[in-house]
Amino acid sequence: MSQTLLTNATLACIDDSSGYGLRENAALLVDGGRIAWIGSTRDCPVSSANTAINDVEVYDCAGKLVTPGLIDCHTHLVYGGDRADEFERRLEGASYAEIAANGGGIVATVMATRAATVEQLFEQALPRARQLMSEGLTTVEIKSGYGLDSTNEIKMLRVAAMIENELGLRVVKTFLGAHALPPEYADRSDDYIDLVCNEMLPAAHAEGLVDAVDVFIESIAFSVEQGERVFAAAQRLGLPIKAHAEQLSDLGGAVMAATHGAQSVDHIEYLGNKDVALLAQNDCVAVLLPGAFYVLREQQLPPLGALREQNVAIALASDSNPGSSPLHSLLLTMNMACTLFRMTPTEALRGITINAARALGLAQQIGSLEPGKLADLVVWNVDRPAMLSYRIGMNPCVAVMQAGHWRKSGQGMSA
Ligand code: DI6
Ligand code: FE
Repeated sequence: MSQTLLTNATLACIDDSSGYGLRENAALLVDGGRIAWIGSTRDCPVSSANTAINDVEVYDCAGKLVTPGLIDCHTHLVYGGDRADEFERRLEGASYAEIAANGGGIVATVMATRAATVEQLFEQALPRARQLMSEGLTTVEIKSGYGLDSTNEIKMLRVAAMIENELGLRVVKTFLGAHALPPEYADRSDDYIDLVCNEMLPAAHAEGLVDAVDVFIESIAFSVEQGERVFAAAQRLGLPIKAHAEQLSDLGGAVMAATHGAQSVDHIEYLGNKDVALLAQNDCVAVLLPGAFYVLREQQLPPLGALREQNVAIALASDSNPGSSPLHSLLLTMNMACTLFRMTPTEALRGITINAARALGLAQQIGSLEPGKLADLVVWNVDRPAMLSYRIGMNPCVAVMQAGHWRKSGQGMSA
C-alpha cells in the first residue's frame, strides 16, 4: 500500500495533555491506513524528492490546521418522517403535552419509522449523514429506538449498517429499545422491559447489529430499576452499556449507570455536583448535548465545574434526532457548547475527538493523531483550532482522510 505524507501542517494532535497538542510546521506519515510517524517537516523520513522511489504521495498543507477525524458519539440519525409541523404548532402556542396527546412527539416518529421500508429509511438518513461528513465526520454512533419492537428496531440497525457500507463512514450501532414506551404497552412498562431484555435485544444481537446498549432513564421514559434490568441483559451478552440520564430531572440514572460500568452517561444537566465523583471513579465519560438544551430552551446547566475538578472526560455530540435536536453540524455543536455551557474551544475540540472516542470505547484506535492509530484526519482552511468553535455557519473543511484514504480531494492543497 502506498504511503501519504502531509507536510507543513499545523497539527492539533489532541494528545494526552489537556490541550490541543499543537505542532507547527509538522509532518505526518500515513502507512497502511495508520499513522506511522509524526515530526517536524524538516525531519521527514521521506521527502518529495524521492517520492518515486518510496511511492509516497506528498501533500503540502501550507500551514493549514489538521485535526483528528470528528466523532459524533450520540445520534438518532435513522428515523422516518420529521416533526417540523410540531415545531410550527408549538410556536403557534400549542403545548408539548397537547401535541403528545394528539399522537405527536416521539410516538409520531415511531409510527413514521414503523411505516417506512428499509430503503426509505436509508434514503432519508443518507443526506443527514452526508451533511455531518461535509464537516469532517469520520465516525458516528447511530441509535435505534424509534421501532420499539424486534422487527423495527432491527430494521433501524440494518439501515445504520447500510450507511456504513455506502459512505465508508465508521458507524457504531447502539440498541435503544428502551427509548420510549410503545402505545401497545401503555401502562405495562415492566412487560415492555421484559420484551426488550428477553426478545428484542437478543434478536438484534443475534443479527450482529449491536455494538452497545443504551436506555433512556427519565420520568417520561424508564425508571432506574428498569434501566438496571436492561443493563443486566446487555452485560449477559457481553455488550457495553450507556444511558440517557438526568436530562430533565435527577432520578439517579447516571450514578446507577456509572457504577455498572457504563462507557458514558449522556445529557446530565440535572446531575448533582456530589455525584460527579462517581463518574470519575468509574471512568465514565460525560457526553454533553447542547443541541437538545438549545431546542428545549433548557435552563439547568450541566455540572461543568465539578466535571473539570474531578477530571471526568467530557464529550460532545449532536444528539441529532427529529424532536429535541434536529442538528446536523458538529461545528455548530462546538459553538453551542462554548456559548451555552461555557466550555472552552479546547474542551469542545477534545469533546468531538478523543473524548468522543472514549465514550464509544474506541480510544485505542481513533480520536487523536498518534503513531499507531488509524489515519482518520481532517484538513481545515484555518490557522488555529479556536476558529472551529468561534465562527457560526462557516465550513472550512478542505479534505478528509478515513483510515488512510482521502475522501474528498484537497481543493486548495498542493499535491
Ligand atoms: N432524549 C432526547 O432528547 C431525545 N431522546 C432522548 O432520549 C428525544 C427524541 C425525540 O423527541 O424524538
Ligand atoms: Fe439522545
